Amino acid sequence: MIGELTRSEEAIRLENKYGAHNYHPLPVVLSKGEGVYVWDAEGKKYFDFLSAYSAVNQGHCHPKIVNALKTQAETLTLTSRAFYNDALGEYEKFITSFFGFDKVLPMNTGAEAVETAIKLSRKWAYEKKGVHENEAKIIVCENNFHGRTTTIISFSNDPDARENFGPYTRGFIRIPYNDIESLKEVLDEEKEHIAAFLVEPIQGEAGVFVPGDGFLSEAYKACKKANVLFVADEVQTGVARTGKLLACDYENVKPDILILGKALSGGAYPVSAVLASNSIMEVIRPGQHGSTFGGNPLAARVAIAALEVVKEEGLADNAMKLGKIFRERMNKIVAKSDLVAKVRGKGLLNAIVINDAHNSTTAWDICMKLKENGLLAKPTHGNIIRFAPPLVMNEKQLNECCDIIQNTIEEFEKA
Ligand code: IF1
Repeated sequence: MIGELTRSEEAIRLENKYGAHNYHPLPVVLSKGEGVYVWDAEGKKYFDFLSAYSAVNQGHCHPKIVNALKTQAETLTLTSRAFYNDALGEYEKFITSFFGFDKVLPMNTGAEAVETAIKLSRKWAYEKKGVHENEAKIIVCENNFHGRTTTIISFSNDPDARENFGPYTRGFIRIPYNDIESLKEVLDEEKEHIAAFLVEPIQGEAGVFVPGDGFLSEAYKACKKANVLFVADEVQTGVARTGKLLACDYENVKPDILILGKALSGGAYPVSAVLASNSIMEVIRPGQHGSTFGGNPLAARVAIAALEVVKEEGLADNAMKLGKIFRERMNKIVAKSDLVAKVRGKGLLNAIVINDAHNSTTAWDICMKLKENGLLAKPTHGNIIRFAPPLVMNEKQLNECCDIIQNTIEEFEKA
């Protein structure tokens, strides 16, 4: 207790008083994490079913990743790119071989990596495709989420993300997600101006929308035919989350530009990356792009450890296996419940749709009840609850979580 307040109440009070109110968190104050579990400031234990929006795929405070962080932190944290350091080259070799690309441009946050991919695509369009200066266009999808910088929200159609942040960056064409005909139409009409098609292989924030089988491969083929770069934003779907190393792997699509973030560091440190072939990456020359922290030795060592964990612990296969069990369990609830309309997802990126008005508080209320019952999740847009546990979860724990979800829904239906 701090005065009359619990530690949690005090933490919330301080955030309300001194922090910008740019989030509306669930009222739980976390103070410890280990594997699939987190504990609040009063010591209550929860299953983490959000994984920091798929940044903690390897589980909270994974010993291998934490050790890499600690060892490097005691040695050399940041040099800037004004000089070389003895970790970056090793990491660049490791990650380009891990994902099968020639080159990587290291950044820090997902949004920075998306911005980097936009700049790279535009520069490639001008210098390699011959698009007229300042005329390059990038195709994006309705209900996209690629980050929160001014350029990125310029092509968002989410009022909360976009309103009153203008003037907006131009040069983006929005088409419906999962609509191959619309993509082909725009490519036909505008191909000489189009630099790239930027797409999430599964739309996360929009509510875990999985495109139809073949959409990604058809889109890739259409882009190749039009000499347009296929740019996959795998910040949320990548690093084994969907049951494959990359969500693009389900359709054997090798993106021209791959964007990674979040679990690239296992949540221990901000690390993002843009991977591409030599012929694309070579349009960026010294002094044309960068960042103070991009490619720092701490990020390099942490990311190597985080990716080694993915492979050593077979996280993609585990996500594939547990995801199937999860959706089977959820579909049993759907079959019996009026409250849960559907479940959708791939691997351990899933969501349930609550059968209530878009602006109802039901999804939130269910998450509050889940919290009481020891499982943390949060609604994404409106009446959709995203479920994304760490990929190190075992089958017994997953079934325990499904029991909690099932009992909570039943409690709700009885109320
Ligand atoms: C928030 C969710 C939102 C992303 C994809 C790039 C980025 C993200 C596909 C930018 C980031 C985060 C941002 C965070 C909540 C979370 C999120 F979808 F994962 F749930 F918002 F949509 N591409 N997603 O999902 O990466 O700059 O954040 O490192 O902003 O509230 P970032």
